[in-house]
This record gives sequence, C-alpha cells and structure tokens, in this order.
Amino acid sequence: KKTPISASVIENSDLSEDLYRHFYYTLGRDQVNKSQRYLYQALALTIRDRLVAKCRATNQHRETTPHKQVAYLSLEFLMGRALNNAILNLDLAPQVTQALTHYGSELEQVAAAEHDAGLGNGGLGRLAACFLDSCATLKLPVVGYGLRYEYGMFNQSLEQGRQIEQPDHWLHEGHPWEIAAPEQSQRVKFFGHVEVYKDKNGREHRVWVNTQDVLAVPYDVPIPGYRNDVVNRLRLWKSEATEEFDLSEFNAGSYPEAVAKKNQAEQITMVLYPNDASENGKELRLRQQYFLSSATLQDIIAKWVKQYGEDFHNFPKFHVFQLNDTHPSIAVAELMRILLDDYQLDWDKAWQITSSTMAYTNHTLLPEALEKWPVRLFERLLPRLLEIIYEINARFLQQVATCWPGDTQKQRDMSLIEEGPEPKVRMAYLAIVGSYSVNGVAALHTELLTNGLFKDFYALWPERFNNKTNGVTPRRWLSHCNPKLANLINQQIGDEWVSDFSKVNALRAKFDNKSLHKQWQQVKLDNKQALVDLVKRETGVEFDATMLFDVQVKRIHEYKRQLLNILHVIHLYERIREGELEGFTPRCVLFGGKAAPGYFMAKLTIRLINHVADAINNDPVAKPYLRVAFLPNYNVTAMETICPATDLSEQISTTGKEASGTGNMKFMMNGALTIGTLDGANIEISEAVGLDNFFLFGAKAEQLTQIREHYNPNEIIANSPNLSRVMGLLESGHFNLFDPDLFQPLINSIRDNHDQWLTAYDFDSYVKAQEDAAALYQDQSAWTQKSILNTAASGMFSSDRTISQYNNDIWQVQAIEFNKAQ
Ligand code: DL6
Repeated sequence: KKTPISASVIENSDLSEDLYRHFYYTLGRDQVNKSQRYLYQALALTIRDRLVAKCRATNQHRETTPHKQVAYLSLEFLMGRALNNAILNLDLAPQVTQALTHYGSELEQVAAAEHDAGLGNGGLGRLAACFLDSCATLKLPVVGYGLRYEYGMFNQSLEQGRQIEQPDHWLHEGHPWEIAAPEQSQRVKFFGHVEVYKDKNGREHRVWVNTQDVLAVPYDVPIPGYRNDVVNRLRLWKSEATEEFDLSEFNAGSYPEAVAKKNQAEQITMVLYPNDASENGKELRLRQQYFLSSATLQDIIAKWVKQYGEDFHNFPKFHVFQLNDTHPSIAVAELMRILLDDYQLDWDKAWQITSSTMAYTNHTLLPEALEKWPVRLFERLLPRLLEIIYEINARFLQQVATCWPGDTQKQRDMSLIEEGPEPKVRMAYLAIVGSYSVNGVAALHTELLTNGLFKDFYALWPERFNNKTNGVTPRRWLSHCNPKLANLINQQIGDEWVSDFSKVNALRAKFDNKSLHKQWQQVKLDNKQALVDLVKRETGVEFDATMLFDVQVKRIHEYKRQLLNILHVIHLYERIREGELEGFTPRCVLFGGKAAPGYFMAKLTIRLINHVADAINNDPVAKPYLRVAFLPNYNVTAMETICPATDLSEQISTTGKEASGTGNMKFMMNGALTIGTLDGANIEISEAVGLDNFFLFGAKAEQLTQIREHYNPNEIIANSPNLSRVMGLLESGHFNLFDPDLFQPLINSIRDNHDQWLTAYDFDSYVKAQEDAAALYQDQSAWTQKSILNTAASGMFSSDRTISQYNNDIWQVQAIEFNKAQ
C-alpha cells in the first residue's frame, strides 16, 4: 500500500533544490536564459508546491469534517501579485533569499516580474481579495468563486494628458499559481425555452430545453493563511465550448460557422467589464453573472449530492453564499431552479433552503450602479430564471400587500419588476428578498440604506439588515508593503499585531517618544524616496522627498472629486504666482486612477489634471513649492509603493456618496493623516483617531437636502475670493491655450445649480483644511505624533475584524482545527 504524499514531505524538501528543478526541468531553462521572468515562474512553482500540500490538507478537512462553509461569490477579485504574499504568509523569506543567491538575483527583482492579477475594478474587487486573506488567516473554511478573465482591468497610458486604454493580457505568460480541475467542469445553460409536462402523478414539471450550453472549467488558486497551515482556495471559472466545434458544419466546409459557437462560449470570460460604478446593461455582462452563479452552485450541489444524496434538509446548516454586491444576485433564482427542476423539491422547501443560505452585501448608494436587467433580455437569455423570478415576486408582493393593505403604490415601489415601457428586473431587490442577511459596508452607508434606498425592505424585515464596516489586510498593506515601518513597530510593541491588528493600539502610548519620532521620520523619508523614483520613472516629474506628499489615488469619478483636488492645486499655484508665500508648505501632489472608458467627465478630469501638472511643473517659479504628477496605470502593486510614502491622504468624496472606501484605511495604517469629508468609513476613521488628528471639511450628510434646495454655485464663487481666482484662471484658458473650450464641460459642472457633487460648496472649507494640514506639516514633531496616532488607531480597519464580524453575525462557521494525528 502506497503512503500518500503528505504536507511534511514537501515542507522538509530543500527549497533551493526545488527551485533548481523547476528552473532547469519544469521550465527547461539554463544559465544562458536565466531572465527574471523564468526565475519568477520557477520560484512561484516552488512556493506553489508548498501551498498545494497545505491546500490539500485544508480541503480534506473541509470535505471530511461536516462543518459549515462559505462560498464568497464575486465578479471581481483584485488580487495583485501573489509571490511576496505567499512568501510572507508561509514565512519563507530567508530560504528564498538564500536560494536566489545561486542565480545572482534578489527577491525584489524576481518579484517584479510578476504580472498583477487585475481581475477587478477597484474597491469592491480588492475588498474581496483582502477578505480571502483574512478568512485563511482566521482559519475559516471560505472559498472564493469568481471568473478567470483572459483580460483583466485595462492598462492605462497617457498621451498628451489623455487616457489611452490597452488590453491587459495578464495570462499570456501563464499563471503559475493556478491549477485546472477540468474533471469538475459544469455545464451552464443559456437561451432555449421552457416546456411543461405532467408526470404520472399529475404533477406539473417545467423543463428548460433546447438550451445552448457552455462549459465552466474551474481553475484553483491557493490562498494561504498567515503562518497557520491553512490554505484556502479561490476557484475561477473559465468558459469553454461544450464541443471543440460543430463537426458536421466543419466537415461541410462551413469553417467560420463551425467555430462561431466556440468563440461565443469563450467570450463569456474573455474580459472584465471596466465600469466601476455603473453597469451598461450589456447582455454579455448578464451572461457573466449567470455563468458564475450557475457554475458555482452546481459545483457545490454536486459535492453535496455525492456526500449526502438528494436530501437537502440540512443544506443550510452547511452552506452560506455571500453575494458580493448585486452582481451575482441571480444566484437566488438559480439555486431555486436547481432545487426545483433538477431535484424536484417543492417550492416552499426550495425557498426555505435558498433564503436561509444567501446573504447579500451592498456596496453602493449610487442609483446608476444598482443593476436592473430588461425583462426582454431575461426572457431570451434565461427564460426559466425569469419564470422563477416572477413567482418569487408574486409571493413576495402578497407579503407586501399584507403588511401595507391597499397600498398599491408600495407594491409597485417594492416589486422585483420595475414597470415602464421597458420593464426591468431589479437585481438588488431580488438579492434582498432572497437573503437572510443584507449588509452595508460602513456605518453611514448602512444607515443610508436602511433609511433611504431600502427603507421599505427595512420596515418589513429590520432583523435582516446589519453593518459590516470594511477593512484591509495588514499583511499586504503594512507588513509586506512597508517592511521598514513593520520592523520599527515590531521593535516597539512586538509582532503580534500582524495577526491580531487590534494590538497596534499599543503604539499610542509611544506617540511622544522622541527617539521613535526620529526613526518614524526616517522610515517615511526612505519610503518617499522610493516613490520619488517611481514617479520619475513613470512620469518624468521630479518629486522631492522633503516636501509634503499629498496623494489621491482611486478610480476617477465625479463623486470622488478629483476635480476639487485639482482646483485646490490651481489655488496653490495662484498663491505662488501672486507671491503669497508666507507660511507656504512645499508639496508634491500625486494623482492616480483609471476612468471607465466611456465616462466622458472622468476622462476630461484626467486631462485637466495633466494640463495643470504640465503648466506647474514647467514653471520655474513654482518648482520650489509645488510639483504635480499623474501616475499612469494605478494598480495594486503601485499602491504598495504609494501608501507607505504618503503624508496626506485625500478622501474627499461628496458626503453620502462613497459607501466606505478602503484606500483611506491603507493610508491610515501606514501613518498618513487624512484630509476628508464625513463620508463612508472616513467617519469611523475620524472617530477612531480623534478629530484633532484628522483634517475634516465639507457638508454633512444631514445638511444635504437643505443645501441642494437653494444651491447657487455662482453666488458661492462670487463670494469666495479664492474660488473666484481659481475659476478665473481656469476659465481664462491658461491650461488649454491651444484648445479653447476644452474644459468647458468641467467648468459648467461646477457652475451648475444642479451640481450634485457640491464642488463649489465645499471648496472654501477644503482650502481651510488644507491650510491646517500645511501648517501642521511645518512642525515635524507634531505631525509625527499624529502620524503615529493614526497607525495606532487603525486597529479596527483590519479585514480580520471585518471577517470576524461576518462570521459571528452572518456565517457562523467554525475555524479549521487540524487533527494533530492526521
Ligand atoms: O465595499 C468596497 C467598496 C467601497 O469601499 C467603495 O466605497 C464602493 O464605492 C465600492 N463599490 C463598488 C460598487 N460599485 N460601485 N459604485 O465598487 O465598494
């Protein structure tokens, strides 16, 4: 009898030898072509071996011990690079460094050869990635389910200040972390129609027939916990044709027709939709959503049936499906379909199972981001699903009628189907009705959901709603990206904070320690120098590490108000031009972020930033005081250099618009001070660190209605000397000499009485908060105190805390405990 290979075999094998084997044999490389790329691949495979062994043990535990598990369904997982994260979590740095010396290489160079896995747009996708790290670190049996897009988030470059998009073929050199499991492929149905027949007992059955099926092939990516032997999984589905091509057509010589079906099937996971905050109603997007939901549910149900047969009675005791936004909310109807059609459960039983296993997280208050799909599209693409949604709706509206007798308007308002010339399915409502938990992602956001957007549902089911303030993983966002600060913190308070981030609070007691100040400042200076190098390399702009680093990096969106920031930059420039230099704090302002390709105002904002930057950077008078750069292609890896180097973190969205924000948390952990509005998680950040250590400005959520009623930006501009001067320079065409009217749409938006972003309203208080920040920066000791206090107060913004709350309040799964004898 053969002994199975156990985790300890690979753990005890020599990492240098394994690296050699992968480099020379797996990849077939030798001395002549030992480029960093191949070394990276060999190293990734070497580390993957170690992950696979642990992943197998974790899987076995999950599959053999009857414990509840979570499937985290998300259309986006913005993972970034994996190598350094795995090395950190497995504690392999010394061995890796040693092994690489044989090749005359250093880890930093080798790691730089890894392509970011950019399978997400921004906050929502990166949150999913942080959550996976925390789940594994907390030993929770959670599997991520997503799509294996062939092309991730587009690459951004700049041409004369304009955003240019290029495809991101991140897989073209292979993805050494993934392992395909084609034997576990699932068939996903599309199109066709529904037929009804009666069985011999007279029971009616509805069958979805004549469908065009697509194969979902799983690729598993290991997710290591922090030094705890747990390795969870991210399962990414790739779409493939069920048959290579139609042989009869092929033989008859119709080659293009023969491959058309294959191409159509493969299109589903070809490209990530690059729209952060609005859906554009494209059929392919709905196909992606259904493909993910159906493949995932079929996969889990198939395993259930294999283990327990067709008795689903206990299914909710063992499974939770967490829906990351409305994107996978079709899963509610799909689970019903599987239980009703494939396993013949009756409606009530199927609904009881579905509505006690689904949980929904909302990530936005923006109406344009709340998905609605035309009924006509559903009818054609997913006819059986539409029937089920109608039935869910009919039963739900009965409840509404009982609760609000005679109120037909209420029924129209809450219906899963929006009436109108083009009736639509409201996906968020489907998710709420079908879930036992609905959560927002920051305290204010949840409050605005329950007393605004979803208030009727809250009235019906108050117990269903809860808040889970977002968090970020301190492994990637402090330990890995800021090793110098991490070491300094270790010296001060020990290293337990890495897996219990509340411990970072111990730094608070040291905020006034002068020798710590010196070291803290030196770390910041070193990190700033690294950013200076990056900015120089990517933009040609010379930053100066002794100046204040003022940074806004995030998706470009009107509500995030990069426009307000650049108006402030113009204001500083005007001060320099007018010689108002008393108390002026020299600063470098960095912008970064991608605009959705079809978002005109966002793209124009990028152009304005670049034109302003050019004018300022080419003006010798400004050089000692102000430098401005737009870093192209902002992504996870860039943030790893940016957040450790930032002094001032710009979190300046119009209040009530940013659900939470997570960049704000990364900056705070790394000791940046925040200039921000009372929006999203900024509120909790300012409460945690205290308003003395936070530069607050702008309108408050409760004032908005009143402000908007009488909003008159032209009057505000006329009464504000600073804003008048800024608008004067902007409107004079100073930044667009060769292209008159270029920025007129932005100017109009500021002057528009209906400007929902309140740019003019908040300008003066923003300038005042900026002045406070600038003044404080001149007292380095006072600044450093507040910087330490920010890091110390960031304990609650670890995604470990968030995930513990998801688990305590929603999932209730048990942590994995390996049986030592295993
Ligand atoms: O919850 C993660 C992240 C929040 O931090 C951001 O505030 C929020 O905008 C983002 N939401 C989305 C969804 N689409 N939109 N908008 O990306 O989620």
